[in-house]
Amino acid sequence: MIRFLVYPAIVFGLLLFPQEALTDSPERQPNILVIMADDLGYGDLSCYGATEISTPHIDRLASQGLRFTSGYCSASTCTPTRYSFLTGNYAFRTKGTGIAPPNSPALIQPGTETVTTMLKKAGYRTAVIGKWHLGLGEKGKGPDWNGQLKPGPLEIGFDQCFLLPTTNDRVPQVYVEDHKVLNLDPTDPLWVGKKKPSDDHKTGITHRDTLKMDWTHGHNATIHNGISRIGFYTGGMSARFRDEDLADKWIEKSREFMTTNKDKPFFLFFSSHDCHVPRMPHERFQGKTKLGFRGDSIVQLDWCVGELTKSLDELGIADNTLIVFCSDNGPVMDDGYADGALEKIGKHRAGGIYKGGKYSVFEGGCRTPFITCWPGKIKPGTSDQMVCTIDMASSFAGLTGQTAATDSFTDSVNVIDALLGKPTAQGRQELVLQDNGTSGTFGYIQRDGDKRWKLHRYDKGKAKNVVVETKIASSKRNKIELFEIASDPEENNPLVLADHAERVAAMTAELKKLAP
Ligand code: NG6
Ligand code: CA
Repeated sequence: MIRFLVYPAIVFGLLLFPQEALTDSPERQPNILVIMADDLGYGDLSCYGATEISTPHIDRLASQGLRFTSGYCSASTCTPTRYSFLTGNYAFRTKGTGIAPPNSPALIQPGTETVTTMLKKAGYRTAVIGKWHLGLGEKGKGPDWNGQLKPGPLEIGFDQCFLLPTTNDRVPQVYVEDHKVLNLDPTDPLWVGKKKPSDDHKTGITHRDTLKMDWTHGHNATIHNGISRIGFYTGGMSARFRDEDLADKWIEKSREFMTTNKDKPFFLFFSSHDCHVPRMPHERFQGKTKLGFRGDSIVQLDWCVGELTKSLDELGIADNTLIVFCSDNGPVMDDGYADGALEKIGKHRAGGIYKGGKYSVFEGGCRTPFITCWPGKIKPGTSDQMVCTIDMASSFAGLTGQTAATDSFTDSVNVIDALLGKPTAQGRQELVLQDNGTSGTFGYIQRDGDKRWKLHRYDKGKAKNVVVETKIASSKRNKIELFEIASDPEENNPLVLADHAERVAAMTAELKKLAP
């Protein structure tokens, strides 16, 4: 009798929980760990040629894996790159996807197919730990800081999240765990707003002499931890963190997540805040480089990578984990705080040989470190194939045998073979880069044999942060410019448009179709 019941129960169990069956099979899906740095430039790591800074842990990833020399993020600011990474769609196609303000509602609507909803169908446990900057709460309402913070990551496929809700130069400085502000005392509610709440509210303007790090532009509203920020907030005192502790906390949380899920396939999006402003690394990293807190934050990021890989080793799952290391946009020196990044830059070239940084579509704004590592599966080396953060959606679908929902991952190319370094694999053949929102600044790259044509389009006739080694400035540009970046990687020699009339017309039209 018992035998009769047990057998159908097993069959029924398998039907109910097909993913469990999948995870028990010998060909288990690999874990996927995406480590996204913030504002990290092509030349910021020793494995990408930096001599003034040493990043041994990231270098180890590069020497054991594949170091891309044409790895890109899709935008030169944070929110659009992150939006595109998760949705596989160019952010400029959707209004309101520029740099998100403190009270931004969720920018990715529930029901949207994302990397995460897709991986969940393949049986993955999923988490995002670190900087979010994609808004929380309902459209038209924004975040309910003292209540349920949704929709957010959990409504687009993440099983759990532990977030810095915006970006740390914007208020508030609290952690969000799943749907709630962590450690919030209901008798001391958190208020976040655009306007000063009272005349005696201390700001970076009224109490500038008390700051532990001065501001240079913007960033002069509410003071927390001796640093003034963009936006105002009050309350939530028991929930507030110290900037210096972010990296440690996120490593602790990541370790917990990986340990709990070591026997299942997992997807962890580790979203670092290094080396975004305000750069305030833990005291043990302060002064570790000659480059000031910007360099020290990169050392902290390197430490994080070391801790994550150590955890994978200790858990015995390193051989079954694909790591992708990337950045959300290129480098910037003075992004609003007097932390000495510019003054102490010395010989360091944060964008490597490339021109432009954060906010620009020159190569320095979007060509960044990009490393894949999977011991035993990826042969160590370098690759010049063109790959982009936006491609992870389709590539991970390819890796896990999933088909994304119709009309989703529109701009994401399955380059998994290139990411895994398969000998004849090709990366992307074309790519659109943007600066922010729908602001009308684009870079459009097309590969053609050995040539790489790049069209710049400046609807407003100007570009920002073209020279990273000075204060951020806007420079006048022609509305359309053309470069051939295989022979002119520094984008120093705009070609005479009339000499390339056909190509310019074709590329302009293609780009116009995508970004009217
Ligand atoms: C800009 C901020 C900059 C930074 C950026 C977002 C000013 C003057 N500048 O508006 O400091 O916060 O937005 O950076 O306020 S990102 O990497 O998150 O996109
Ligand atoms: Ca960024």
